[in-house]
Amino acid sequence: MHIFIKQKALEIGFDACGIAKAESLDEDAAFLKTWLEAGNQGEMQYLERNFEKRTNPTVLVPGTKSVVVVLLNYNTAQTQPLEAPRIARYAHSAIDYHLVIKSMLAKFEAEIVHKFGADSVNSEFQHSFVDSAPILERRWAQRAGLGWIGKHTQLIAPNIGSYCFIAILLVNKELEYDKPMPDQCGRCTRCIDACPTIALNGRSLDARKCISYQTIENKKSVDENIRPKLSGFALGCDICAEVCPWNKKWAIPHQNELLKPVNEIYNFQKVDWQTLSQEKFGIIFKNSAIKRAGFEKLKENILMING
Ligand code: B12
Ligand code: SF4
Ligand code: SF4
Repeated sequence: MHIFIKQKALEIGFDACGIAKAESLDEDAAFLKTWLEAGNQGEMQYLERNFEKRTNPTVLVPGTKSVVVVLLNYNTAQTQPLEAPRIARYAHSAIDYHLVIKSMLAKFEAEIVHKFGADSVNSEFQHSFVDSAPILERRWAQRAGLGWIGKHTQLIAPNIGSYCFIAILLVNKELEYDKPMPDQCGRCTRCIDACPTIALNGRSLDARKCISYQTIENKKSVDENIRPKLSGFALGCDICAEVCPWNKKWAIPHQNELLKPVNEIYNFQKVDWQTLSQEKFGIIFKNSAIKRAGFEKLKENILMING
């Protein structure tokens, strides 16, 4: 069954697939508790909720035996004009990756259910996820043998690097499991040294200091102390990933038609962003992940990076 699942994942277009035994993540629960108590989550209060579900997939979806994890490369081939406000590459696609991956997950699940029966998944609960559910996706990807969690706190996968989305399908059957991948960061600290806001500490991230949090998730304006350090990023941040030697070695641009970019991201000069109207924003970024930040926030971020 595990061979069928992995083959189907690749056929559907995912770049890697691994499987881990579903169990309570006790060590991670301790880590998460300390992380939350220190306030690292900032205003992302949703991370405080569903603690038991978040740290144990068998509580999240009763009957779960196995965690099937898939990766999708999102690295981009093109780059933005030098002076233009930077948009992190996860958000370059015309169609928001959540939508793309959800449709791929639906196909993936249909194949599994067709082959192994409707009881392969618990359809009374939502059991496939990308990004938004209370489940520790990076940890499950690591446990499923797909990579290790780097000091920048992102999953690094062999032959892909860290520019990859993670998605999960919870399955009710015992399967053959992959071996968790050991850490390969060694003594390197490039990401920690390069982070302009000193948001990284060991393997922990203070989200409040992270440019990604400040430019997308923080519904208020970017914190005053972070504004001078935005380093050209108007939405998200890729600095710690860009300096990582494993990305330099492995990251290749995706060839995925479903993630084809919004051309304006590569054509827009600084002035085009500065003069972008709400109406044009709505048309150009109609289905894009950039809409999550919203027009007002994006425009404000652009003003801030230009001083
Ligand atoms: C909240 C969130 C954010 C927040 C906080 C990030 C963070 N580091 O937690 C903000 C807004 C800052 C953010 C930014 C980004 N994000 Co984000 N984010 C999430 C989200 C929704 C939850 C993450 C979470 O639970 N954080 C809480 C912390 C404590 O958990 P954690 O870092 O995963 O750590 C757990 C384990 O790694 C483990 N662990 C880690 N270290 C240690 C050490 C020990 C000793 C132990 C025992 C355990 C342990 O324990 C922790 C759990 O308690 C996930 C999706 C998901 N459901 O997982 C996406 C996700 C992590 N984000 C993603 C992406 C792409 C990004 C950005 C690259 C986007 C961008 N370019 O701007 C940046 C990267 C910033 C960075 N350096 O991490 C991807 C990561 C893909 C990958 N290859 O790793 C995810 C998985 C979404 C997806 N489905 O693809 N993100
Ligand atoms: S995404 Fe940017 S701000 Fe956040 S930890 Fe990485 S380098 Fe620092
Ligand atoms: S830059 Fe170095 S320390 Fe940071 S994630 Fe990459 S290999 Fe690990």
